[in-house]
Amino acid sequence: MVRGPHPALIAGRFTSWLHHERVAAALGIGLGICFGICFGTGLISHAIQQPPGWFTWPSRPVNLYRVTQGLHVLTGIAAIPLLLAKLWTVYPKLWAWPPVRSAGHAMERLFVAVLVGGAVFQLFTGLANVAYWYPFGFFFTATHYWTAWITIGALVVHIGTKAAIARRALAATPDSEDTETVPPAQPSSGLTRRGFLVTVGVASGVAVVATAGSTVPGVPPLLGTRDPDVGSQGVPVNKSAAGAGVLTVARDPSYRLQVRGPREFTLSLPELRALAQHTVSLPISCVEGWSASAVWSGVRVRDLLDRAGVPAQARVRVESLQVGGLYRASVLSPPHSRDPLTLLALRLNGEELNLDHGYPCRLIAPNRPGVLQTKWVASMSVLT
Ligand SMILES: Nc1nc2c(c(=O)[nH]1)N[C@H]1C(S)=C(S)[C@@H](COP(=O)(O)O)O[C@H]1N2
Ligand SMILES: [Mo]
Repeated sequence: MVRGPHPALIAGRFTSWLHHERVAAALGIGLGICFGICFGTGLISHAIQQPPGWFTWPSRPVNLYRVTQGLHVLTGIAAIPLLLAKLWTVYPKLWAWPPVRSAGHAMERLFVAVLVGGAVFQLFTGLANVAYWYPFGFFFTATHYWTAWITIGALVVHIGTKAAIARRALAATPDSEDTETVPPAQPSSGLTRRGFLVTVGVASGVAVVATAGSTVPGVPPLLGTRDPDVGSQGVPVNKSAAGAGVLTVARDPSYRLQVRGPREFTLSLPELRALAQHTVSLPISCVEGWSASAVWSGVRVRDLLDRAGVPAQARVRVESLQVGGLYRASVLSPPHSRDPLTLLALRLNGEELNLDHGYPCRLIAPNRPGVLQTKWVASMSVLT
């Protein structure tokens, strides 16, 4: 392996000083950290939404999902400038000659192609998702999940093949190495390698801070597509009552909540209001990267389930008045169904819940993705 600038640089074709293994290695470490955190937190989010049999997600700490999903989105955002810089740094290798030196080299290039394609795809679709922009015809969640596995697999292979080179490139003192291999010609770009890395790091940091306002309390949302403080009743709306097609059913005075179990019963809205009310402070933490804390009041889900004779270890399906839609129902597992903070909320931030937030009542539970906080609840029933 040639140390220092790529052979193409020495040949005078790619004259920037920055197409260099040290730069590529430093960016690679940053990307590896971001991708590792992004992948791990993505797996958590996926497991909560489609839990395998062995998986249980606790209901405490109440903000844990908010933190893991915030990290997921922010490490993805941070990776965008790093990936662009890395691709630019190494692109002369596309023109390496001969393009394939051996079977091993061919495999290595194939994995790099998968890695680059997967990484670009993940960051683009993730960003589009955060921006509520779905230009693609496929189902985002499943595609983003499976592409993550492919991308991480290619990344592990890539790290395996490059670790020794990267370690050597980073260990060499810039001076000793430069005199050995760098052509005497002045670098065409005025930027030093350190300056380039600092610039990329700052770009990445700015992107993170600008996006963080959508989820980190106290940071003003600059780029965020959702300001958590702007929305009806101080909380953003994801899926309005009109969008869900529930404007009529949700306002129907004959509304009855159905609680199905060994002793099933129904409750009208006045009857729900007459039950013991509890007040909790819990966030909505959307998978799409925003979160907002709010004060909710309503009836404890645990009290309703006990009254219906639902066993403590049962899983409970919560269904919406909404007829269609992917997110019209969710499942409560015991950590959440038994938690005293889990409510069927009737009020939000001191007011009656408005239609867009789930009137007449909506689920709010601690440490749970927003997508599982079912609005316009029609029924709760034991899952068999
Ligand atoms: N019935 C129903 N409930 C739903 C949804 C939905 O589409 N249908 N969207 C969920 C999503 S993705 C989020 S983030 C939260 C948002 O709640 P909010 O609009 O009150 O902030 O509601 C959840 N509850
Ligand atoms: Mo969401």
